[in-house]
Amino acid sequence: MRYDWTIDEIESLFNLPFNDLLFRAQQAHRLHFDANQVQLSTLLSIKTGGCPEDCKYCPQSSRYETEVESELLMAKEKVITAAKAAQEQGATRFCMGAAWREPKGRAFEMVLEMIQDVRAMGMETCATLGMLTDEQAAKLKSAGLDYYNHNLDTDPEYYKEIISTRTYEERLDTLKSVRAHGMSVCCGGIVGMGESRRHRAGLVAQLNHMNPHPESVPINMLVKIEGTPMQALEDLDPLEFVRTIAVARITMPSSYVRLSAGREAMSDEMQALCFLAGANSVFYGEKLLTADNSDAERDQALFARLGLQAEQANTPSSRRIVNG
Ligand code: SAM
Ligand code: DTB
Ligand code: SF4
Repeated sequence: MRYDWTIDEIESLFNLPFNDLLFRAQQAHRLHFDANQVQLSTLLSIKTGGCPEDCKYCPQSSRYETEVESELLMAKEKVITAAKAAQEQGATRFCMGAAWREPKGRAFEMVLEMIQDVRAMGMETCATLGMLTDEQAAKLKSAGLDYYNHNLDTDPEYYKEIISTRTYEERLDTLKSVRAHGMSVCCGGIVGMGESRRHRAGLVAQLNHMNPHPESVPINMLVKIEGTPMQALEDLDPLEFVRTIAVARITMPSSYVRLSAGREAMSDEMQALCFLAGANSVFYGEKLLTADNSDAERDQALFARLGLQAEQANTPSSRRIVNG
C-alpha cells in the first residue's frame, strides 16, 4: 500500500485517457472488493443550521441567507425512530450530523446517548460534529462510535478561498484524535467548488498521505445552494467528477469510496460510471443533511438495473482479504 503519492503523480492519473483511467480503477477495486456490492449509510441532521463557521458551500452557516432555519438539537427518541427507519430500508450505518464548529456541554452528552442507543440496535454508528478535543474523541469511542466524519474538503492551497474560521491543521488534529482513540476515519472532500484539476489532485494526495488511509472517503459534488456564495458557480464537467472517484480508488484501493452529495442531480448513467470508477458506498435515504438526496426507490431501481447488491449488516465485507 502506498502513502506517498505525489501531486504530480496523481495529476498524471487524472490526465490519463478516460478508458485507461477507469480500467486501472476497476483493477484496483477488484483486488480489494467485490465490485458488485455497495455499502449504504443514512444521514440525519440532528442539529440543523445556525453554524458560526463560514464554509462557503454550506447552507447551514449562519452567515448566509438560505432556506435552512436554525433548530435545536433533536430529541433522542426522534433520532432513534429515524435510525430504525433507515435500518428497515437497508442501511447498515447511521450518520448523525450537527452544524457545530465543535461539540460542547450538555448537547455533547446527549449525542453520546444517541450513539449508544443506535449502536445497541446493531447499526454501525457515524457522527460528524465538527472539531474534537482528544477527550471528546475518547468519550465518543466509549459510547460506541464506529466512524467519525471530518472532511478535508479541498486542497490545502485552495482551502483559504473556502473557509476562514478554522485551519487545515485543526482538521488534521481532529482526525489524529479520532484515529488515536481507535475509531475509523471517514474523510473526503467536495469537488466542483471552482478548484483546478491540480487542486483536486492535491486533495487526493492529502487523503493518500494518511496512514492508514481513511476507511471511508466521501467524494461530494458541490450542491449549489441558493444564498451561499457558491450558488452560481459553473457546473463541473461530470466526467471530471468520475475521474476524481477513479483517482481516489487507485490511490486508496482498500478504502470505501463514497459517491456522496450531488447524486440527486446525477443521471443513472453518470452514477453507473462512478460505480465503474470504483465508488462502492452511497448516502441512502431521501435527505442528505438539509439537501435532497436520491430517494430509496430510485436507488433500488438503479441497483437492480446495475446488478448491484446492498452490503448486508454484520457481514462487514465485500472487502477482499489481500496482502499489502
Ligand atoms: N459541522 C461539521 C463539519 O463541518 O465538520 C459537520 C457537518 S458538515 C455539513 C459535513 C460536510 O458536509 C462538510 O465537511 C462538507 O464536506 C459537506 N457539505 C456541506 N455542504 C455541502 C454542499 N453544499 N455540497 C456538498 N457537500 C457539502
Ligand atoms: C459528507 O462528506 N457529505 C455529507 C456527510 N459527509 C455529512 C454531507 C453532505 C451535505 C450536503 C448539503 C446538505 O445536505 O446540507
Ligand atoms: Fe458549519 Fe459544518 Fe456547515 Fe462549515 S460545513 S458551516 S462547520 S455545518
